[in-house]
Formats: sequence, C-alpha cells, structure tokens
Amino acid sequence: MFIPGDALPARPPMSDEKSKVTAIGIGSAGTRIVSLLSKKSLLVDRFAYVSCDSADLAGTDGLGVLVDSPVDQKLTPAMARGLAMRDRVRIKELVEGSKVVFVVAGLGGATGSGIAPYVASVAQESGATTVGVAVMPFEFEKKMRFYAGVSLRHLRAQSRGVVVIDNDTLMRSSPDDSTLPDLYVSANTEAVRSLGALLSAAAEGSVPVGLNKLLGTVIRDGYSLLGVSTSDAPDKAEEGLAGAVVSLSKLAETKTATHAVVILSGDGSLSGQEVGMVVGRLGTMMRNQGVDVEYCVGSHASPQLQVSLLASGFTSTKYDEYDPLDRLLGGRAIDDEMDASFTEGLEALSPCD
Ligand SMILES: Nc1nc2c(ncn2[C@@H]2O[C@H](COP(=O)(O)OP(=O)(O)OP(=O)(O)O)[C@@H](O)[C@H]2O)c(=O)[nH]1
Ligand SMILES: [Mg+2]
Repeated sequence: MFIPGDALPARPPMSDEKSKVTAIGIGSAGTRIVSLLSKKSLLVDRFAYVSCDSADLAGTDGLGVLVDSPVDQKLTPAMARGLAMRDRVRIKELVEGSKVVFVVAGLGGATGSGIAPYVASVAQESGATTVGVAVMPFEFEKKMRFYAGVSLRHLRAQSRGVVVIDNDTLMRSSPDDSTLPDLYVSANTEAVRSLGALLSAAAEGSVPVGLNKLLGTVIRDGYSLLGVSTSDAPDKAEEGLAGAVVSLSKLAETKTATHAVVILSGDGSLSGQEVGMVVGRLGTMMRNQGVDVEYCVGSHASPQLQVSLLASGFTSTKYDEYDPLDRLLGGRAIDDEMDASFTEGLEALSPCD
C-alpha cells in the first residue's frame, strides 16, 4: 500500500547508475502506459510513477509517489502541481542519477496536466535530458483541450523535447461500440508498441533506432508527432507507410517536418528491400524531399506489419488551437502558474463584480 508522499519501495543506491534511463508515468493514463512499457525489454532501466490517485499506483510495480490531495475537492492542474511541490524531495529521488528521463502523461485532466511539467522541471534541474511524452485528449473530450494545450506548452518549456501522441490516432482500430476502458486498453497497446519499438534494446530480428538518434529527432524546436498504421496487404510496407503518413497529416502538415523516424514492426519476414523502399519513399509520401529519415525494425508474432512514424520540426500543429492564450500573447510570457500554491484553485474564489 502506498502512503501519501512516500516513495515506495525503497530506492536502491544510485551512485553507479549514471547512465540510467528512467520513465515516469504521471496520472491515470501516464501510470498505465508506463506500467505496460515496464513489461517490455527496453533501454529503460527504471520505472516510476506519480499520481494523486492511489488507484493509479496500485497496479504498478516500481517506485511511486502518491501526492496527498483533498478528497472533497475536484482538482485543477494548478492545484495538483501545488500539491506535488510538497513532494519535491521524493520526486527528485525518482530521477536522481538518470541521464535521460521520459515523463509520460495523458493531458487534459488535473494530475497529468499539472504535475508532468513540474516533474520534467525537477528532472531537468537534476541534470537529466528530459523528454515529455504527452497523450492528447480524444476528439470527444473537447472540454479537456484547454488544460491539455496549456500543459503541453508548459511541458515543452520544461523539457528538451516532447513526443505528442494523439488518442484519436491510437484508437483508430477500435470497434465503434468499444467502451472507454476498452478504448484505453487498445490505445495503450498501440502507444506502447510504438514507444517500445523506439526504446527497444538490440534483440534478435530487430534494428533498434538507438537512444542518440531518437533524442536527435525528438529534441527539436517544436513537437515530435506520432502517426501509426497497420497493413497485411501483399505490399504491406508501402500500404503501411502511406497509412502512417495519412495519420500524421491529421496532426500537422507533413511537408514542414525536418526529421522522421520510421518504426516497422513485423514478423521478421520484412526484406531489406522493403525497408529500403520505405526509407526511400517517405520523402515523396510526405511531400517533403528534405526530411531526414531514420528507421528501426522490431519483431512481433503477428504477420501484420505495424508502421509508426515519429516526425519533428513542424512549423505548426493541430494543438496550437488548444492554447488560445499562447496565440493571444504572441510569445509574451505571463505567470499563469500563479495559483499553484492555493489548494483551493483560483476558480474557487468569488468572482469580481
Ligand atoms: N491512451 C490513454 N488515454 C487515457 C487513459 N486514461 C485516461 N486517458 C486520457 O488521458 C487524458 C487525461 O486523463 P487522465 O489520465 O485520466 O487524467 P489524470 O492525469 O489522471 O488527471 P485527473 O483529472 O486528476 O484524474 C484524457 O484525454 C483521457 O481520456 C489510458 O489509460 N490510456
Ligand atoms: Mg486520474
């Protein structure tokens, strides 16, 4: 059982762990995705979790910080962040000694949106190269867009790069009558397949992208966006790649990307020629001959080919509209974190007449 504010279980000594890669899941979506990721064999050595909800931590296996929060109030992101600030020391312990930290959260709720940028700032301060992984709300969650947009801006400011994964992209293969928990399960499987292939260590039948190349793509001005697709057609490499480009084009103009990583996961029957075709054709499909392409190949049991496409350097994305404040301010900064230390949140104050 997690005790509020405690990091459990006891952290092993970190002195000899300078090259550690840590993944931290925040809030409900973040903890579920990182917990699933921890079951894969990856370049990640340490898995950790932060949430205001003990139910999120109950299913995890690793280091956890339960942020104590009032049970009688609906949290806002600013309140969640203010509460997490009291656990700074324990959060710092989660990232201590890490060279690279991935901070994973679904944005749009209170916990992930509020705490992910804070955890990223603590990780950056500890000297780790910090990468945010932000899962953006479903199309039907319009009310969550504002928090998600503001949090994405904060996460970007506190990280070296942000990988943005759209929940609508991930639920593409779910049947129409899926329940919300079903949608989450299939979205998480899809997210972990792509992230897992990106972060995989060398294994038989795989060509890992390598952490340096991955970070080289992700640490760009702007966001890295993920497009995904599957194919079992005879020309599956071509069809899968085209589908992934279409999926990406729903998030941003593919012709403005500067870097891309293609992630191919198949049953091992993919020929070198097919891989070469994918890498060679990507520029044409993205209407972008200048895009710099890396690739990695992972293996799985199904004959279906899964193609994920991570691209960065976009001049604008669909998420720019989620944060109208940023556009209104035109690059000028305001202190919109100022209510972080009020547990009541600004909306609890009486309006001025
Ligand atoms: N892919 C995926 N998305 C999820 C999952 N759980 C929630 N989401 C989405 O992630 C976004 C944030 O939701 P939560 O993660 O539930 O929010 P939270 O960070 O726990 O914040 P609270 O409001 O305090 O519960 C929303 O768009 C949700 O639809 C999940 O397991 N997988
Ligand atoms: Mg939650």
